[in-house]
Amino acid sequence: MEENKLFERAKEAIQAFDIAEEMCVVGPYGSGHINDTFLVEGEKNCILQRMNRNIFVKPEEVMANILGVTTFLKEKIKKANGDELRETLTVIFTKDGKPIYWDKQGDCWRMYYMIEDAISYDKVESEQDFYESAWAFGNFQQMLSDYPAATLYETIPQFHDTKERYHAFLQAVEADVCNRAKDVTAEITFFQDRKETAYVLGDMLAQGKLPLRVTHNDTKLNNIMMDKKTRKGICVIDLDTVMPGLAVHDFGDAIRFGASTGDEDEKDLSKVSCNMKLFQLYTKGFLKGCGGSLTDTEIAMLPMGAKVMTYECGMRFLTDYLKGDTYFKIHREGHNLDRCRTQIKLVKDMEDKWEQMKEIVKECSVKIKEIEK
Ligand code: ADP
Ligand code: GN1
Ligand code: MG
Repeated sequence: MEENKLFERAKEAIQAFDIAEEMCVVGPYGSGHINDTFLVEGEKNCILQRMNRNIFVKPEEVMANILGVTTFLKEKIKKANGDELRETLTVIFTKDGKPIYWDKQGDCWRMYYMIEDAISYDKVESEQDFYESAWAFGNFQQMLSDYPAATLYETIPQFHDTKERYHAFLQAVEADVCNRAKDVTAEITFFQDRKETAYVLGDMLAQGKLPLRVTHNDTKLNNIMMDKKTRKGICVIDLDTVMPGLAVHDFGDAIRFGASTGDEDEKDLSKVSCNMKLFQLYTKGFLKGCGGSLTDTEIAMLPMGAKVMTYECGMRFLTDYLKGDTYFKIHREGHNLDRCRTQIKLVKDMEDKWEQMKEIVKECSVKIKEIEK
């Protein structure tokens, strides 16, 4: 029922945008956890999204960031003789020239051109694809290395401040508004036992050991469009969280999701582990995409980036479960708890493979430095 209503509202929302008359909303699209995404078909296919107002409290600031970043990227893409309509997002304006349409119920909608002949994967299908996605995310960061970072709004304050996430988690345990804490004591203890993991990267940033860069901050495999023919990572999407951040976070989040042998919400935990071949390929691709811009400390901290982002995401899923599933979209009872458990399994697996992960990063970095000499 709710879904039908939203579909009707999506049909109404497209009327506000400056697109051809005969466009029609086909239905919900993709598998993001945050916004409501619809496919709009017509002369030129588009993507319509109802932005998540619980999460993005200042949608105008989100769109200002996205317009700034995509305009900047389009200039670079044009100079490199690329296709600016495929290699970055294109915002479609409303008939009165705005990047957002506010509907009568106070929701806001935005539209992009669809990246055609491309696909986003929820799971790695071929090792080469994963390598290409790593190159593209590294290159994205490299292309934004001279972006005026001070002009970016912080769309979600302290988004990857793991220490703050840890405190929010403790508060959720304490408040226990759904009376769920008693059933997840093992999971709660897991995160408490690894408290130092919540501090390590933030402390290094504060001590000046890791630089702040313009980063994507949500480098899931399904946030990149892969060209169906060339199988290259053609366009980085989901730009809602492009903000100053740590390079190792972007690397780590991609490993957390893409190098896992199981789905993020897999119930059979025996299927979930961190695949070292995929870890190696992503490391190679990311370092190449970054084009030699990472410092030696950043490179050395890549495995830590993977562990911290997995720890953080698991803790966010558990926090949301304890608070009654108000942040991430869920599609079944206990969905956030299932997601939390896969992240716990991955952190444990990374701890077991820690020396190997460090060795892989060292080897890849030496090889790439030799090639780039
Ligand atoms: P969320 O924040 O909810 O993850 P996304 O912006 O990532 O929302 O969009 C969800 C999914 O919709 C993406 O994973 C992708 O499959 C698809 N998508 C989004 N924008 C486009 C686009 N411009 N072209 C093609 N597919 C898109
Ligand atoms: C969300 O928007 P989406 O589905 O690409 C979330 C990420 C989490 C991810 C977990 C803005 O990503 O931070 O890592 O779910 N995005 C936001 O799957 O919170
Ligand atoms: Mg997404």
